[in-house]
Amino acid sequence: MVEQGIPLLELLKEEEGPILVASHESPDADTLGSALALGFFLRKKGKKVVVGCKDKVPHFLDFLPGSQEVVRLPVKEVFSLAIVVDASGFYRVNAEVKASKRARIDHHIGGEFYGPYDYIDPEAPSTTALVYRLLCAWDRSAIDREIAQNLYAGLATDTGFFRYSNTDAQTFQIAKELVELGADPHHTFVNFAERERINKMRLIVRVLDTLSLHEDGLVAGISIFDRFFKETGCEYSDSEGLVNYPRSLEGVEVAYALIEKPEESLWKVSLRSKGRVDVAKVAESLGGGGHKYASGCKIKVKDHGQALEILLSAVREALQREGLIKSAVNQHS
Ligand SMILES: [Mn+2]
Repeated sequence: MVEQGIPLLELLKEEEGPILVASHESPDADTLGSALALGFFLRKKGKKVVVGCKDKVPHFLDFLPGSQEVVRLPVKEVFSLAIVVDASGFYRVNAEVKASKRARIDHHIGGEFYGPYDYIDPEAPSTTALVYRLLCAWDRSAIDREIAQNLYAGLATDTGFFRYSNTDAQTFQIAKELVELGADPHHTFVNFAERERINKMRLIVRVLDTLSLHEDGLVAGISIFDRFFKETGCEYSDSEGLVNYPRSLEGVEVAYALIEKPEESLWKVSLRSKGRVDVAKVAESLGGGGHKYASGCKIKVKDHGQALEILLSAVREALQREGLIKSAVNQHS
């Protein structure tokens, strides 16, 4: 990747108006870490910046430096430039954004394009890795401990703490540099792994009770009913990462979490693959998107059984495409 001539960099350098850096809804550490790091850096460069998110910063991310300054979207302000980070488009912000120019920084495949200022590399292990590249190309000496910590948090979590298939020598190189710049790996890990609340543990108990296997154990998933949140005193954001339980089962190729959103009359789906099935394609066939190994979509029906059937038939088609299961006799696929 050529470090010079990043059009977004030139745009940011010249920008004199207010800038919005927006994370996607239901934020994770990569989107929020990217937004906060970029926000801190741009302010150091004298820019007027708002870091925004539709949702309240969830408990598991409230240790990120600057997280208490994140502004809830939508806001009335009209921005000169709005940048959405770690998302396939502004629709992922899920709140109105008023801006004359738009750009995206992302490592997802495909999605919406807003023009020459988009900075997208599907090969990047995290969006924070892309933000790091951008900031290095501008002024590496302005990357302080708070910026490095936010960037490291996104890199560590998007790679499953350096265990997923997107982890390579380059990932460790970026991690090394961020640690040299002040990021604290142990602090990051402890905050993600050892700060669980009892309510969340009670939610996990209920959710694991819904665990079910399909397609001879190639597919496993969980269902998270809205009442589970109410019964355990949890919030929607507590569902983050629970899809890793079905994923951890031996023999499972595709894992899903089906999460009820009654206020939108739909079910949100998180999909994970161990590598043989491209779950981005499954999500796309249902109107969503993501990566080969991790994707998401929404199924716009109220009934759980119906939503599950729609999801499982899309997964079944993907398994058939990969030759993992045979097509049914009376199907012409
Ligand atoms: Mn990401």
